[in-house]
Amino acid sequence: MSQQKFNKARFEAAVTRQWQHLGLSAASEMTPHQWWQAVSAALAELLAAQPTAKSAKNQRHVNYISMEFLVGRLTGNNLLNLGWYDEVKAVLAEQNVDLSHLLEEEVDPALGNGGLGRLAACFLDSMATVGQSAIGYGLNYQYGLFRQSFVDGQQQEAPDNWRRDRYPWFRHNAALDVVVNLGGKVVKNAEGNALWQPAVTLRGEAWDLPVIGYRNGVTQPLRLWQAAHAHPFDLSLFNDGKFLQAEQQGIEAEKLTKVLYPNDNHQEGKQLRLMQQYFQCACSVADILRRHHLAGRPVTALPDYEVIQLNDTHPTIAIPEMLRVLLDEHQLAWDDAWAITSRVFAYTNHTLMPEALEKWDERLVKSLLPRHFMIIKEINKRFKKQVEQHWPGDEVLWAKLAVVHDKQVRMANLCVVSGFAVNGVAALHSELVVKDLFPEYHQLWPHKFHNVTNGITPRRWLKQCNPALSSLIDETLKVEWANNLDALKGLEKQADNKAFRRRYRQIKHDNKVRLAQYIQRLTGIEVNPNALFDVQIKRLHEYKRQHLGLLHILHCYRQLRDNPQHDAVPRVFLFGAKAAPGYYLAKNIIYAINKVAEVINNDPLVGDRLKVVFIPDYRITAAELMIPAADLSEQISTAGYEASGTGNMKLALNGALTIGTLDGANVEIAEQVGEENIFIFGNTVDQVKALKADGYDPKKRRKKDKHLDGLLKELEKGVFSGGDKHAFEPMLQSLTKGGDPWLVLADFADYIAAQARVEALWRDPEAWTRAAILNTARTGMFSSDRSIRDYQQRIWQAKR
Ligand code: B1H
Repeated sequence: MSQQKFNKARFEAAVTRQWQHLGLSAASEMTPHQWWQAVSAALAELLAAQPTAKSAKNQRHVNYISMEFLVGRLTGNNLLNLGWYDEVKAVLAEQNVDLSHLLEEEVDPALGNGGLGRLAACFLDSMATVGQSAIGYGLNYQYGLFRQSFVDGQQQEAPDNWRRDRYPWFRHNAALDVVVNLGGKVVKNAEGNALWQPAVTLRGEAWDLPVIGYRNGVTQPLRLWQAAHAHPFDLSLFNDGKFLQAEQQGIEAEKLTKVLYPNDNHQEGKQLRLMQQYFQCACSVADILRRHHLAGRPVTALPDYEVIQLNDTHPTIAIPEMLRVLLDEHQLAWDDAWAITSRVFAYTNHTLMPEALEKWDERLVKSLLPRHFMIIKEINKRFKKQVEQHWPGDEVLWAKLAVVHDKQVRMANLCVVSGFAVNGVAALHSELVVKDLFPEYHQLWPHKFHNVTNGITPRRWLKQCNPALSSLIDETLKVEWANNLDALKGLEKQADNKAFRRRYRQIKHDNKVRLAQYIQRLTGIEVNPNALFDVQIKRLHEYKRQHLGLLHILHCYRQLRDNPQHDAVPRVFLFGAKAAPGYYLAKNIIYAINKVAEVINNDPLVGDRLKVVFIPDYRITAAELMIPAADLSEQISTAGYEASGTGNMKLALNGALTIGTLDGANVEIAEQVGEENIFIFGNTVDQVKALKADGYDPKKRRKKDKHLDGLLKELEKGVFSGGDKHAFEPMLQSLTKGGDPWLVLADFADYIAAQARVEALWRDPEAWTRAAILNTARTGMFSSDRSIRDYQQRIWQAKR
């Protein structure tokens, strides 16, 4: 398909309907927010009238189920993908309305936590762009990820009411309502078959957002389910005069999709979360089957037409749900139902962290989903026979491989046993998935295991967020690169072109000025755009080691105090990170960074040679400002724990040099950009394992390294906390007496050495810019278009 044409008259008519609907008498009476609302709603209306794309021949349709879709603001991005930005800008200018101001009115839909949710959004964008017919299935949370602010340096959380009810991009499709059951018991019917008698019935409403391909005429849905009561209210209670009670039921149902759980890389194990998971899966499976039947296809042909990609284990319950529908509603025999199910589901693993691997208490599963629990037990029983054949009598091994064990249901095991494919999200991670997490499953089914390295959409993460660099690339390459990112290779030769370097550097500088203004407005802190902007943006987690970054900041500060004449490279350290509200230690790290920042930023000795800014409420919109302005990208996780990372890709693409460990996709970034254009340091995965096996003792490290000891002592003595010696106790305790599980002290010296290499290169601006250009030129493979093509070849369309 080709790009849709912009129709000015229809657009204007649609906008007119919007202000008339508001009861106004002219467009000029609209507030800026109403303008955003009206323009977005008008565009949504024009799009809804477009025919949808058909699947290409022999292409399976992809159903991407995820608990999170961190889409970010939609209006600007949709205009860019449609190719209508300039036309709409011109129409609005006639009304004296500035499009870029209007776009600032949109609140981020924050329906995700971090990398996993953002990946899902990038994948939808890429599937629409490469012509992979697909639908995203998620939940329409009333409250997205909490809003963050700081009070005396401590994180405060506030609810994120993004006003989904008034979000203009939504289309509620009432014809797609689904009925969802919960609880109750299973009885035998007259034929002796299992019959689920649920206790509660809910209704799932389909709220669709359009996902627009890059200038190719494709629009496909992101379908977000919203819970409502099965009946608007109970009429019998209403007739009895118990009005409030009648409405109460609706309120209870709505609890289900009220709020996104704010954890990243950590399972909470709460009943409401399992209810959310099941609700989403039941709605999605019903919708997939509804479409399949509507196309007149027999249910046995499902695997020829549909694939269900599970974004981590969060939607695993879709597997027993599919089996339940096939067994109980279609009356299929087990073997037939299994033959269908086991060719439809594929699972992406995003983490090896034990606390994130989902396990559900079997009592909880049984009470909420009694029929599903029976089915899971049956899967387990049949799988046990297979294991028994391979490893007769090995009870220890069975204890590891079982789907149900020790009164717990293990979701990852259920996925591997029941699906046709499992993939990790970066080369190193996929290797560890096989070696450390699932070695025996790999022995059983080597063909199931794959790697698909993550990616990012270049539309949002270069073209939209960095318009100046995008224009320079347009002008230089004279080809369309936004859907063909390998074309950036053509920039390599420009690295040696002095005039190009000057322009590239100027663009980075302008982006830094733009960010500096934002920082000033938001925090009142003035930062110097000529300083090195050193950026660490990601969720706050011990394994990501923001506290290693903090130790380096203390090191820089120490240098200035020890030698005020020290010719230090001026730096601005920028952080953006939310900590899960219940993650005490992560919150303490935020507090420590903020307190250190306060002292440094107000020390006249330092001046503008060193500044530390923790930008509050880090989210997609903040990332769009920070990434194009970054000089240095901090990717310093303990090797083996960051499955991939995707911020690392965004930053490198926008010309930030990476300082990082050999972890996740950093390994592939290093391969692409070349070792002279990246700063790699620290213990490798094997060295981390060896250190731990040898009884690593951080106290010994500290004793040997006087400099490090001195920095830690300052924190302990309260130098940065007004004399309070306990302010950073949780963090310090973990680093020393707690055994330093993330090897912060073990990597400290090498990190400082790598930072010295950073400074040496920075002092040579031409050499620095050369390396930055090569980062942009050589990171084309991290387009999520490439990831999607890999999924197509290795998983979705592979011969079965
Ligand atoms: C990632 C999560 C995650 N991995 C549990 N795992 C969650 C786990 O709410 N929960 O229960 C939420 C999120 N998120 C991230 O996925 C990895 O840490 C990154 O390294 C990776 O880049 C990203 C996308 O693959």
